[in-house]
This record gives sequence, structure tokens and C-alpha cells, in this order.
Amino acid sequence: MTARKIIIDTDPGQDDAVAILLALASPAEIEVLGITAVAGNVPLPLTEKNTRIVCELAGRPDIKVYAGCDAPLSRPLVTAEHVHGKTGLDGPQMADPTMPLQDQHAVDFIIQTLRDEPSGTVTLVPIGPLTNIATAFLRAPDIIPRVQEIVLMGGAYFAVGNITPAAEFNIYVDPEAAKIVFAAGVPLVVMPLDVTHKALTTRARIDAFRAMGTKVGDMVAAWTDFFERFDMEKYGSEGAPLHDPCTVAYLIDPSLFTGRLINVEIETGSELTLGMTVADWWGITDRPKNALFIGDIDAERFYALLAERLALL
Ligand SMILES: [Ca+2]
Repeated sequence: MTARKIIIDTDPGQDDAVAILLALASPAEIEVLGITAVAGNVPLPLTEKNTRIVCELAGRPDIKVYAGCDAPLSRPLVTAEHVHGKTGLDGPQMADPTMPLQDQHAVDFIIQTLRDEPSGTVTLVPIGPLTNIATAFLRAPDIIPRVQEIVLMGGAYFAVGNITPAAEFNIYVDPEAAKIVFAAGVPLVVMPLDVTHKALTTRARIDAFRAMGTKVGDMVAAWTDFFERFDMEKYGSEGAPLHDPCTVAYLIDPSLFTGRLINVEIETGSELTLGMTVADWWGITDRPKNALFIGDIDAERFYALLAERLALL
């Protein structure tokens, strides 16, 4: 099996950080061609900096990190410091990164990579708002049929919303971008809140990270400690969902997940339900199926995979 070539598009975010670490810890399955930062959980200067912090933590200052769009296609940026803290990566104090940010714009990197690599060999892994991906598709439609697959975290059906009663954060921040990506015709795998809310951190799972006795293990334990306070208060749940690593885990072992190939449309017109992922889970319409919408996860095996791989860093 050859490693799958991916571009991670991200807005770290503690759960983004864990997704990046999982990818970098899994070179047999995943080759990270580059990581593109987008504005989301926090503004772009912080997401690109946090991305570099995470690469350095993984011992991979060689990874190419690009800064992308600093605002959604046609709306002001909405951020989520209330979840992730002021830096986006609140928890233990981290030193500023010394590895460089690439000069090239993230969107240009995405376009160039998809044109340079053989068609159908590059997978996009967006784990933030879809602004960079949609901008690349708008600017260079020739790259769309060259994408192998998009495996993204975003949306919800049964869990409905986390930033509004009707919408999940990544989709809500840039619904116009999401609409472009969901309508592009690229094979799409969607990790909605429905599944990430079934992958909660528990005391035992966080302790397993800490028990690694490594810098990465300590940091991941501290990050999850930090942001789970918010979710436990909000949902009264046992722990916090670890959203973004579900995408990378799917690429490593899709048997951890089950879902349905269905039609998913993005609401962009309604003030009340803006950014809602209208998922035809029950097959009520004959609208074309455009997404493998994941509904369930083997959470025990997911956390076992995380612990096994992160221990390698
Ligand atoms: Ca994210």
C-alpha cells in the first residue's frame, strides 16, 4: 500500500492540532504534501502560527505550511475563542515557532499541487471553514476533477448545530464556500457532529495520552483538558468531542466508521438556519447523492489508534 497524498486545510484549534499530529505520525498510510491554514477558530495569523507550532511539536519543521484566506468568501469572519481560547491553542504556553511560513498563498499551493500531481492522487482534508478550497475551485475549475477525494469535518444532521441551533461551526463560518465544495462533484466524505459527538474524550482516554510520558502526549492531554471544560458545561457530557482527527483516522482505517451515501445541501439563504447541512439521511428526495455522510464511529478503536500513533512522535 502506498501512502495517500493529502493536503490538510486547517484552523488550529486543539482538535486540528491532534488531527495534524495523527497524520504526521502515520507515514505508512499518509503523505502530507503541505498544510494550508485558513481563518476560522481564530484569525489567520494565529491559525498559520499554530500550524507551525504543531509541526514543530511533531518534530517536522520540514513540513510546508501556507497561509490562505483571512476571511470567508462574502461574510465577516466568525471565530470561536470561547471554545479554543484566545490563541486558538490555549493550554500550556508554547514557544513561538521558528520554522518558516511558505511565501506562496495557500490557494495557489492547492491549485499548483493538484495540477502537478497525477490526476486522482491528491486528497483534500479540510478541517476548518471551506474558504481556501472553494477559492481554489472558483479560481481553477480544472483542478476539481483531479481531486481524489475530500474528507472533511463539518456539518451535522442529528446533532444539528453547535455555533447556532441549526449549524455546525465550520460550515456556518463560510456557507457559500461550503455550498461550492458540496456541489463540486468531487467524492466527499463528511464527518459531522453526529459522529464526533460519539468520540468523546473521557478521563481514561486523556490519562492514556498523559501516560505516554512524551512531550506530545503531555500536550495532547493538556489541550483536551482545556477544551473539554467548555463542552462538558455545554452538553453535560462526559467529555469533549475530538472533531477533526476523525478525518485523518478515516484515511488510516475507514473500518472505524459507518455512514450513508446521501444528498447533502447547504443552506445559505435563511437567517435562522444559515449554514445548516440539510442531509437527506432518510432518502426522502431524489436529489443526487453527493456525500458519504458518516453516522457512527467505533470510539474505543479510534482512541486506541490515536494513542498508538501519537506515542510514535
Ligand atoms: Ca478545525
